[in-house]
Amino acid sequence: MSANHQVPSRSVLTRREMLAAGAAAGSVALFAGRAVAQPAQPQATEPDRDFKFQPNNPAHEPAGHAPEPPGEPGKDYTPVVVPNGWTLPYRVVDGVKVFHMVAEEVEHEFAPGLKARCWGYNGGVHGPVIEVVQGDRVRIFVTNKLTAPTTVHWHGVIIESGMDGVGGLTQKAILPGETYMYEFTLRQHGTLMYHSHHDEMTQMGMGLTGLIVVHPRRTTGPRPDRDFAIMLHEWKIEVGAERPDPNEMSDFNTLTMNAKCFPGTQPLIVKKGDRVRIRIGNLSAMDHHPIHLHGYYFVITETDGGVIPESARWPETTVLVPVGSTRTVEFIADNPGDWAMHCHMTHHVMNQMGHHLPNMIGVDARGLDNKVRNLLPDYMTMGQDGMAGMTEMGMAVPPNSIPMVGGIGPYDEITMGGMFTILKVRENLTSYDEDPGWYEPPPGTLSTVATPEALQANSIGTDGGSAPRAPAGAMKSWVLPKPLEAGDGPAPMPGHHHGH
Ligand SMILES: [Cu+2]
Repeated sequence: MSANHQVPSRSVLTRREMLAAGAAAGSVALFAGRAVAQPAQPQATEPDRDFKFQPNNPAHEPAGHAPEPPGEPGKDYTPVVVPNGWTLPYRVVDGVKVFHMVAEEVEHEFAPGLKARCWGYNGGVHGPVIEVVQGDRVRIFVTNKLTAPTTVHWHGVIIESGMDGVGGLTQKAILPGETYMYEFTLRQHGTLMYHSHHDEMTQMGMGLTGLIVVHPRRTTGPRPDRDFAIMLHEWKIEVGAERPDPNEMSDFNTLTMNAKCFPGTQPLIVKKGDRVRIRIGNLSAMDHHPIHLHGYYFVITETDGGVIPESARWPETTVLVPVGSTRTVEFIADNPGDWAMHCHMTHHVMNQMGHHLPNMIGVDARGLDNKVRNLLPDYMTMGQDGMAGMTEMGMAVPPNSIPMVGGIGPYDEITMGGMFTILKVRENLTSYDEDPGWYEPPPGTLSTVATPEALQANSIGTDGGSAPRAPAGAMKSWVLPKPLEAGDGPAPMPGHHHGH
């Protein structure tokens, strides 16, 4: 990553040297006052030559770069895996990859039991992944079969202004029945997006979004064995309603990965030892999503702005994917198991019925629920039994709705829904395309009820009485000291006592 070889003489400090110099100057300043620190100041404004801003971003080619022959799957790239989704096929015409997108209303199933009429592309919600290679020339036809005008904006794509797809600003809106043509050359690689840029709140809220994956033309490192693409979204679907409500500003009740909420989300299936890449885009209306992966740490390698220099990466277990951004993470799948991957906002791992519930934690509500449900069909008292029971087979839920929490897991109910999926890492895997079932932990690696022998051997009493208690005073609120006696007054600020 170092750019030192590009610097003809050693007259320019490297970033590391500057940091070291700055740190030394700073510590001197602590002891000797401002005058000593000042000589270091001008150096701090020298450009940081180790970090390549555009147009020298390692993911970007210079403007005007000539198109290259169409990149081929298998040869130039390993295709991405789109859980619950698909990749848009293309035809090559005169060396140009030709795609055809159709914006239309689609009856979409979020999870078994919940359907709504959304807006998508080519019969699906969200749109299919557009997968190309840096240097590809693409020609994308967009047919509008909606009842409203629309456009398609290519989010993050370094593109000619007139191809940017912003209704009114860079083009006329595509009227119902019209077909527009976009054509451009991919000068960069990375995880980008597309979405309607006309009547944005309604059209994106209805689902008119999708991912663009641009593979590097030239190798930039080891290719991942499994390369997943996931788009995050949030919806408000009133119980029993036929369409999402795009006017909603805060109370989203259907949180999705590739437009599915758990248990409808397809697991990410990988083999132990695989190099795994997960690309996550977020075109939710209002919420950033901190996506957390269990059992691993990963590094965030890219944003929709390009590759993050290796020197600027740090390990994480949760990646915040802001609205209007993509994040790409990578890790080696060396830890077998069934690993939850989910938004860490707890309201985003609840389905439809988890909202507007009265707080009844600690209240004995036995018998109450059934009575209240005569008035409120979706009523369920919160906090009684950890929401278990919501997923019981055959539990009566209103038509076209899903219970607030997940599904039946290998041991018990999984009390999460919404933006939740499972990474399944297996030592022996026959196929990436078949669910390998639930993970069976090796003997001695499953948490279960403690045996009497274990309790005795470790001097543990099940009444909790043998556990340490917070010491008296350990958790006590702080109390400020008494005010100074009248007349003492606050101490004068240094340098101010002889002012005015
Ligand atoms: Cu979230």
